[in-house]
Amino acid sequence: MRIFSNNSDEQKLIDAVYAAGQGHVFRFWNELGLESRTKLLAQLREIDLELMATLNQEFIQSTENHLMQQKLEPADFISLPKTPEEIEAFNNAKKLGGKALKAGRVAAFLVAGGQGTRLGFNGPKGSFPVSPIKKKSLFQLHAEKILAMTARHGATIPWYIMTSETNHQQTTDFLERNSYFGLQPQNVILFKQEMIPALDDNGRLILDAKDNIFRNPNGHGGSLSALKNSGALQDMKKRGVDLIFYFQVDNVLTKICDPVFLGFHIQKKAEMSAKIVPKTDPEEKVGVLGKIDGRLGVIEYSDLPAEQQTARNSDGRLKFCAGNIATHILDRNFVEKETKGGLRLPWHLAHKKIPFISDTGEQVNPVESNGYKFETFVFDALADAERAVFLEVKRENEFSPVKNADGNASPAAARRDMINQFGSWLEKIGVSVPKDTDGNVEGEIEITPLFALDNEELAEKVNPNLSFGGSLYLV
Ligand code: UD2
Repeated sequence: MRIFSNNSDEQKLIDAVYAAGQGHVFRFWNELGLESRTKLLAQLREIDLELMATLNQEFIQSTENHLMQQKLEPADFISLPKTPEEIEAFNNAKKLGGKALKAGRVAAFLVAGGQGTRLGFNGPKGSFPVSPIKKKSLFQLHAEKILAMTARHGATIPWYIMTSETNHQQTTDFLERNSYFGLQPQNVILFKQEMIPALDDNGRLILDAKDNIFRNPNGHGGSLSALKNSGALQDMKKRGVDLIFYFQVDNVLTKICDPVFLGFHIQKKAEMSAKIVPKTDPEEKVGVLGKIDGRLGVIEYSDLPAEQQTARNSDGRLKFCAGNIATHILDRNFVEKETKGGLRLPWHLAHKKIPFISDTGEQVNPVESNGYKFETFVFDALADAERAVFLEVKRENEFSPVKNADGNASPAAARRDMINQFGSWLEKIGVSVPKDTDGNVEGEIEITPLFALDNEELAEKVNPNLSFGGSLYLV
């Protein structure tokens, strides 16, 4: 069966879909009402059929192994300061970053378009209640840090949030319902990233309903073109912002707009920078910052051959140790450059179980992987950066992502890490904090970012004679 339309634009589109070998998406056309037909055509209009054909040829039908031929090397990074000179360099960077914040040159940019499927939470991941005592959401924790940084530096830090079709409305409603957690609504700017269809093992688009093509957000690399296409870059320019602090929704310990990181980035005239935590366990499933065929990038865990994964330097550190915590600074001009002529980042594919509708119209949730999802990754832009700074930070201070429902990187682990961090701040000012045999704080502590963003601020506000009775909330 072939379908026709008496609208010439629609007919052109329909012809193009057939010409691309994707005519099967119309197989339920006769059962669809006007609304469903319009929806399906609107989705098809957004799909770059040429790109999908290329992805099919290059990735699905090709037998070439893209990865094994690459030369992988570790990248240099700025280590934690030890000597007085290094400490001074960090202090100078902090001053420089502080100046940029005060001058209103910095924006916070949260990527929250992902689906967070591993957590098994129904709703945008940012609305997940996570803090130890008050069960504040991830969004609230981020918002309060931005509010506290705004107060500390006396300048607005606009907050750009990238969502996707899968969670945009829910995210907007959540923030509105909570009055943007005290931020000015005009300084919280939400926009959507683009979606890309998945392909089955034969390179065909997948219907997951009679009137719906299965699509997923186009990866966090899509944030670059979304910044451009949504007008966010233009908005930043109008506000005098030229430094974009990029962070992920899941990390409860993110140091939003860290002045030290900003300072090093400015000093080195970098175009894109990244924070790293040393990987201690070779098996840890985290990408490492490194060089791929001489160009900067992230080497995914699965792409690092076993002997490279376990190789160590003379100091005992893993050779490939620069674990990517997905915290970046991007120059606004660099994003402009990267997005000239559309999204240019390479595509990555993953073989996944994708729900589909059978020829008889039944919904099927396959038990085996049946198709390919495509994504772009923001760190691939590092390959184009003229200069980049990689900065080592302490894991216990800055990295505890909520990814899984239980165990490692779970909400329980994030709560423990927050409590331990707050406990260490209290200890630094002389408050005694009981610990269990694993070194974890016994009891619960929550310190709102508005009360103190770090141990130095806490020291100004808390009396060292304070006695910790097992539960403490400082607001
Ligand atoms: C990412 C990194 C990994 C490590 C880890 C740190 C990749 C491929 N791997 O792993 O190397 O640095 O993070 O936590 O990136 N997102 C979007 N749109 C999308 C996809 C994702 O906004 O289309 C956001 C998502 O909402 C989240 C972040 O990007 O804030 C990370 O996404 P993820 O949880 O899928 O990344 P993960 O854990 O695989």
